[in-house]
Amino acid sequence: MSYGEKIISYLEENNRGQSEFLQASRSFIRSIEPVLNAHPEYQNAALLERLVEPERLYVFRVPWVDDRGKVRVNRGYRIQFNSAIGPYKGGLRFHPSVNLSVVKFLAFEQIFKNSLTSLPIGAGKGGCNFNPKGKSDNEIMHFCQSFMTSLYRVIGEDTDVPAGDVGVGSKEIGYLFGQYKRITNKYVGVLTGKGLSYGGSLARTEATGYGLIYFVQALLESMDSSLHGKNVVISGSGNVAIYAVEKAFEMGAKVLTVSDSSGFVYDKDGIDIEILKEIKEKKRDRIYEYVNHKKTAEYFPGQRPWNIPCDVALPCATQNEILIDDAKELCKNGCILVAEGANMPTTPEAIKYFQNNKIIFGPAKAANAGGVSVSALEMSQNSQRMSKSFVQVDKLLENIMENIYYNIADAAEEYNDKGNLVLGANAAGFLKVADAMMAQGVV
Ligand code: NDP
Ligand code: 2IT
Repeated sequence: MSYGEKIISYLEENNRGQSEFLQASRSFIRSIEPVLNAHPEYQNAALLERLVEPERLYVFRVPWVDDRGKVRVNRGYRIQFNSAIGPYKGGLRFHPSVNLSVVKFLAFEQIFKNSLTSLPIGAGKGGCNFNPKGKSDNEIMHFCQSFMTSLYRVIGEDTDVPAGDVGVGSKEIGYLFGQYKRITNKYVGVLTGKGLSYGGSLARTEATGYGLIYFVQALLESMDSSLHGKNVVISGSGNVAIYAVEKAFEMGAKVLTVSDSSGFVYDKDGIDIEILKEIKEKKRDRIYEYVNHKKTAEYFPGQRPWNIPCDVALPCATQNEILIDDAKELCKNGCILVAEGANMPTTPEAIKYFQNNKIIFGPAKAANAGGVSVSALEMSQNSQRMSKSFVQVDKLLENIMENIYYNIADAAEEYNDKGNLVLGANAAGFLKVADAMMAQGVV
């Protein structure tokens, strides 16, 4: 049995029922087999055994009182997975589906994503099974204050710096920051994604969606092509999806769809970004409202958008949203490129299908690294107590995404598997972390 397969057996034995974490760690380990073969010293140092075990894991009670005076209790998490190359860094997710397996898979993926950014950030992730839908502003604030009242003990600007993710946007970050400051009496960059008036970075809101499009553009340019004139299908209508729509349009593409967990909207004339922002950012409404504003649009309840013919597909909603049948449908309809805006949106079977059918596949840890990259730039602006302009940050983001693409493409070639960007991203992300762990001894 190979070293990698031994570790997979260990993981399966010791993380029963954690299906998302097992999916992410198994896929990662299998893909870096050639890297492990080239580095026998890792096995002697039990490097993988250490890598798959979070450095620290916090689970805590989050009690709060709703508007009717009823006491509610949720379960909070923070996983400090790996600090080899910098302080733990990664978002917080508030969604009813959050459990230990989900936060562990997200934190594990974050290790390699953060490494690929080339910035000095380790990896963490956290969240809560709290459902922000239908909650009043007052309830969200009280929930965030209770969450931070436990979390503040384990985070810090040089220790662990959380940010947003699903269900956590600038409003929640504001409440979390306010409570951290109140408890600790410290005004520091302990969270990223902050509002501009209290230490946030310009272009952080746009960063993940824009970064995804910069990544896709770099990839297409390397093939003497571009996004101009391409039909793009996008899922989700949250932070990542909105700014992917905006930048894809700016690059001359036509975005045909957006979605939420209730269904998708297809606009044959291209999604109108102003209407989208009005519905999702201002009114926080459901996506079906879009068809009330635009006559060319249709709404498909209970469906995902992968049966709409396109050149490029960008899943930007959630994990495991492209299944094998969706992959077959995309392929049949002429899709040439899939890049992941969400974390782990494509199942392993669907990824294999894309690779076997010569569809270019850009994995999340590379394609959606723009958000955490600008978070790292926000940390450096905070510690210098200065701020950069939108244009400066946006230009840095574009360079980072281009570099990520070229680095992972080179890494794939180095392991004799040109075009396998899954191998490229995992290998390049892993090698930097592995090198730092080897240098720091058995810790
Ligand atoms: P938001 O909360 O802003 O939006 C999430 C979107 O995805 C909504 O449209 C939501 O629909 C949909 N969605 C969420 N859960 C599900 C589900 N279980 N099934 C179907 N649709 C779902 O989150 P973000 O846009 O920030 O995040 C989207 C993805 O991108 C996530 O995978 C996240 O981890 C990843 N990501 C985010 C980054 C960031 O900077 N924000 C950075 C890198 C990755 P509904 O309203 O119906 O729930
Ligand atoms: O998945 C991700 O990379 C994020 N949610 C962003 C993390 C961050 O620290 O900005």
